[in-house]
Amino acid sequence: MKEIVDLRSDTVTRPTSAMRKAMPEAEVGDDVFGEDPTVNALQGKVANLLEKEAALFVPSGTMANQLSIKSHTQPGDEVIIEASSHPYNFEGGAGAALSGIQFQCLKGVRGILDASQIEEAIRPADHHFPVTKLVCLENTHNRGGGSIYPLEKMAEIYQLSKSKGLLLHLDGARLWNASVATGIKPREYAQWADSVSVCLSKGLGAPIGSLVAGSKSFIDRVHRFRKMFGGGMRQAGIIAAAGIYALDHHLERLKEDHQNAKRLAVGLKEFKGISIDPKHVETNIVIFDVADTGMIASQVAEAMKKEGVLIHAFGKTQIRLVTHLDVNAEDMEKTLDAFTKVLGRK
Ligand code: TLP
Repeated sequence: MKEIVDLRSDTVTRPTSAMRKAMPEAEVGDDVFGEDPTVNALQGKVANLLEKEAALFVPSGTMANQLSIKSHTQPGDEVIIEASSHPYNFEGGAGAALSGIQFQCLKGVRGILDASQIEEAIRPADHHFPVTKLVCLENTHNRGGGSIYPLEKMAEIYQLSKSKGLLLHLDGARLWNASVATGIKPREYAQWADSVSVCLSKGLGAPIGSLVAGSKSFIDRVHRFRKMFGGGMRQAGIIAAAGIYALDHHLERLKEDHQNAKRLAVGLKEFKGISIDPKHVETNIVIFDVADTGMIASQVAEAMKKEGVLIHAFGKTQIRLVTHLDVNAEDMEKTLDAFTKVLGRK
C-alpha cells in the first residue's frame, strides 16, 4: 500500500515512541489544585524560555489566545489585529462570543504589520468610539505563509503600544519556528509582548497542549477564566510530559522542516501556472496560488490525494503545504512527483 504524505498541517503528527514512553512515567497530581508536578515543571520551563513571570498550560492554541484576549479586555473594547490572523479568522468568532470585543483588522504584508499602520488605527478618546485596548500579533504568521515577524518591527509595535497605553498579545503558536529559523531566542521575541501563547502540538509534535505566558497577575486572571471556560484539567501531567519531551528533543530539528519546505517551494516554482516565490518561504509553511493552472485549489487537492499526498486547499485558488516531524526529504520528492502527474511541468 502507498504511504500517504500528509502535508495538510503540522498538527497531524503522531507522538513518537520515545515521547509515548515519557508519558506513562510522568508524576501526576490534581492540577486544578496546582498539584501536578509535571504540569508545574512544564509551566516553569516555558515561563523560563519566554522569560515571563508565569505560564499556564491549556488544551489548545485557540484557548490560549482567547483566554489572553479575555484577560486583557472588557466587553466593547477594540483589538487591533492583522486581517488574515488566526484569532480573527479561525477561532470560531470567539473574540466576539466569549470576550465581547470587536476586532479592527489591518492588512499586512504576508501578515506583518507596521507600527505606523497601528498608530493610525488607534481610536481617539471620544465617546463615539470603542476603546482600543489590545494589539495582537502572530509570529510566525500562518496565513502569511509562515512569515517571521522581524524583531525590530515587534519592538517598534510594542513601544508604540506602551506609549499609547495598549497591551500586546503575541500568538506564538509557531514562535519556535521563528526562533530556530533566525537564531533569535524565544525570550527575545517575548520581551516585546505582554502575553504570549505557544503551542506544543504543531511543529514540536506533542499530541495536545499550549501555554500562555505573562506577568503573575495576568496569569492569575487567565487561570480564573480557564476554569470558567472549562479548561481546568486534572492529572494533566500525562500530556504535559509529552510537551516537556517535545521541548527537549524536537526544537532544533525544526530546521529540517524549514529545509523541506524550501525544497518544495523551489520545486514548485518550476510548474506552469503556479505562482510562488521561494524566498518568501521562511519556515515550515508553503502557500501558493494555482489560479493559472486551469484548476481550482480543491481540484488540485483531490487529484493529489489520488497520488497519495494530502494538501490543504485554502480558498478558491490557494494551497497550503506544511512540513513537520512525520515527513522527510524523500516525501518532498514524492510530493513534487505527484504535482508533476497532476499539473505537468513548465
Ligand atoms: N492552526 C491550524 C488551523 O486552525 C488552521 C493549522 O492547521 O495551522 N494560532 C495559530 C497561528 C495557528 O496556526 C493555530 C492552529 C492556532 C493558533 C490554534 O491552535 P489550536 O488548533 O491548538 O487551537
